[in-house]
Amino acid sequence: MRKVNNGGGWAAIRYTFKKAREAGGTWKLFKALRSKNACKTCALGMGGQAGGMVNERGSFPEVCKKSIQAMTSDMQPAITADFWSRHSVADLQQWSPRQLETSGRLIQPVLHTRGATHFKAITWNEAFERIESHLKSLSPDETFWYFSGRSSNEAGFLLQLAARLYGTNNVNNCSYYCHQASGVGLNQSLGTGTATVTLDDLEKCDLAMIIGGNPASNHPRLMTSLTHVRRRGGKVIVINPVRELGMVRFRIPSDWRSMLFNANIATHYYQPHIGGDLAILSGIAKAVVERSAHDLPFLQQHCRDADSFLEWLGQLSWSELEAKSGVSERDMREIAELYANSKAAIFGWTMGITHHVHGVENVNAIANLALLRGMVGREGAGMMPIRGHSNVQGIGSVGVTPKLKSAIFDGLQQHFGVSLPTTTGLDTMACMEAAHNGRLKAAVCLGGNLFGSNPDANYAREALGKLGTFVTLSTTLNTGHAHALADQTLILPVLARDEEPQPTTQESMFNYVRMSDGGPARLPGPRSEIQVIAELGKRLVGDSDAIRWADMEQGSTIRHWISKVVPGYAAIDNIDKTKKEFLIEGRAYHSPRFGTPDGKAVLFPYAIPDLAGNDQNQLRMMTVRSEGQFNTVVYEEEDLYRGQERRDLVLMHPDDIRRMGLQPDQRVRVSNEVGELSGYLARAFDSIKPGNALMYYPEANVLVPRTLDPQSKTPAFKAVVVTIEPA
Ligand SMILES: Nc1nc2c(c(=O)[nH]1)N[C@H]1C(S)=C(S)[C@@H](COP(=O)(O)OP(=O)(O)OC[C@H]3O[C@@H](n4cnc5c(=O)[nH]c(N)nc54)[C@H](O)[C@@H]3O)O[C@H]1N2
Ligand SMILES: Nc1nc2c(c(=O)[nH]1)N[C@H]1C(S)=C(S)[C@@H](COP(=O)(O)OP(=O)(O)OC[C@H]3O[C@@H](n4cnc5c(=O)[nH]c(N)nc54)[C@H](O)[C@@H]3O)O[C@H]1N2
Ligand SMILES: [Mo]
Repeated sequence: MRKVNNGGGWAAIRYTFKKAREAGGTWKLFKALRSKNACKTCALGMGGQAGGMVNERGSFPEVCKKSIQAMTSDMQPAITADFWSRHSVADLQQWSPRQLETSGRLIQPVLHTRGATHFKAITWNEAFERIESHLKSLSPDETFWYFSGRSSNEAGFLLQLAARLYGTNNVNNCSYYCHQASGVGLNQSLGTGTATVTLDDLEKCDLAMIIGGNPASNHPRLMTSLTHVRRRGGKVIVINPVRELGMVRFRIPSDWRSMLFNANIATHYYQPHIGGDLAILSGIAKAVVERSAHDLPFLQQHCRDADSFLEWLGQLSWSELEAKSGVSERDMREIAELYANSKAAIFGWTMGITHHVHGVENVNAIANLALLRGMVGREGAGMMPIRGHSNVQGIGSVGVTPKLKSAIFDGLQQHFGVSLPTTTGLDTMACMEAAHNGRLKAAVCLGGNLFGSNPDANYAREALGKLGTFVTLSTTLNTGHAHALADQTLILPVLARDEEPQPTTQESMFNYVRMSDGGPARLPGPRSEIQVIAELGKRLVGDSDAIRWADMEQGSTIRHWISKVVPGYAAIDNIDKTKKEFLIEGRAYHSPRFGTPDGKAVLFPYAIPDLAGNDQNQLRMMTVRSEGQFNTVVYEEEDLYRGQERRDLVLMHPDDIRRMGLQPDQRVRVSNEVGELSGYLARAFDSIKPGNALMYYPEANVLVPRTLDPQSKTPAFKAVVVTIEPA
């Protein structure tokens, strides 16, 4: 096992050259990465018209391992025709995510029918006929449509439109398993669903608080901005139950100073218990008020309910806050002091905040803290949900949600004369449950791995397995294709973003719309996503005065529709000619007027939950990603930054290993009411707060209950109580 003592750095650069050889040479990979396409991995918004490896502020070269993994995956040779007869479904079910991913690019539509031993290649026509004949025999509300966040705005918009014209609002995206709590929470607190800051603001702040995230591994380009905060003399506070190496030290390949000397990232690191965020955030807020560092005029002028909120903070007890967060009053007061001294603070967060039953309240609590000192609605300060998939935000903006924004709904009906269903659409987990109880009979997925991303993996397999038709538009094979087998399972091969014949657009987490030029197809076979969707639309809905599906194969026609109906998106019309990428109007808040009806922000009190999992053999367990995987696709067994060489591990504090009478690396059975994993190693990991454990997603999904945040419908992927016993 290689050991590293910083994130990024030479290990990342060595990796680049290794992957370049796999992709057919450094030059070939470099050219692919430099093409004018938005980066395929996280939502920081690299690339686009500035060319790959350039961020929204023009900084170059911004490389990260993930984008290289994604690119080399798309540059693989094709899965050959004999693959499907050589490998049975039973074989494929034994394969690891990595084996499936690296078996090549999908180039032919394939079909599996119930009971068959193998998938077989079929023609596009047969695939469409099968989908058409089954879906036309159903009532539209017996189907659901799930979208990952990799596809373009154009594909997302068109498919949600097709699903609605066909007759259902059962349209949702991976956000329900990701940042939904951020959207819901921000809307309640501030009347917006997205970041209130731009990348430029990040270059102006003097304090960045990163809560419940590991951007060193998952959003490496954000580290550039964080080192700048430090170099300006600012503070970087990390709140995370795990001391993540990359958040402590990082070397940024584009920055010679950090490569030579190691950039220190966090100036301050605090480790609450898993699920302790409401307590620690309230404690910081309480201490801010106790030292009179809050901005009373701002609260009274620009927020609702300031007095009752301050009263609520006042009556919280320090001992309760300490017990429920696992952080001392002294530390909470220390953070409050740092915050009190800041002139411009930005609050960033990811899944450690959203993957809880109180995910929305976690986001409200961050907004409360920001509002307390007037840190939203001014330059260099505000809220920064750090998004996952490269276009997950855009997919949501253009209408891939069960309920359309009224502007989009009305706009579509008025401008384009289409008529849309008004039934209530289901969220992702509701769709899984309806599939399990037989109410839903067919599903169409635009990318993603709905099986692999679900809690309670056994339940997910059963639910999808009960469907009559399960269709995915995919670039490569994943575990869902092998395990979620309906009466008929169809995989339709599609082009990646940088192979599209026409330009497409994507939206970054900073509300910046990028244009991707597309490029030549690497392999014969896969079709453009919008071409496949238009064909589905034509078959399921048919042409009418309102919509001609052949026109909808033109990205420019789709963008015209988007420009007319999606709020803030007017500038997208003609972007293929103007090439002008743009910031969506009305999203960045640089003055304290909020998107709520009365323009005021809302301060929220909430109940502070007890910590679960306190029995002798229990731990609170988080399921997380390593830097060697992208969601359900595991590229490497090792987790370089956490120093682990394998994934069948429960990472736990040495004190807990001792307390439970175990030996380090002893084989254990990890179980709860949902499932069990036996033979895992109890690995000593002193970077985690005692009482808590870490396991890798997606393998650990057999242990994750289907418990949702009632407000956002997001599963509590980070708060799983498990019992640990010798195997
Ligand atoms: N390399 C890589 N990059 C990715 C992805 C990937 O799979 N691989 N996925 C992309 C996607 S879709 C997303 S959503 C993002 C995810 O990015 P992250 O949210 O950073 O990823 P996770 O691995 O889910 O880790 C969450 C972090 O939250 C911490 N945490 C867990 N529970 C708690 C808690 O209760 N409180 C607090 N304060 N912290 C907690 C964990 O210790 C961990 O450091 O990354 C994106 N980028
Ligand atoms: N236990 C646990 N579960 C989790 C999480 C966790 O932290 N813990 N995280 C959750 C989160 S944050 C998320 S976002 C979800 C992820 O959920 P998903 O987005 O559903 O899953 P991915 O693994 O990102 O999907 C990968 C697949 O997308 C396809 N693909 C890649 N590029 C393209 C493209 O350009 N077009 C098309 N059509 N397909 C493409 C490939 O076939 C690839 O196999 O998982 C969630 N599940
Ligand atoms: Mo995500």
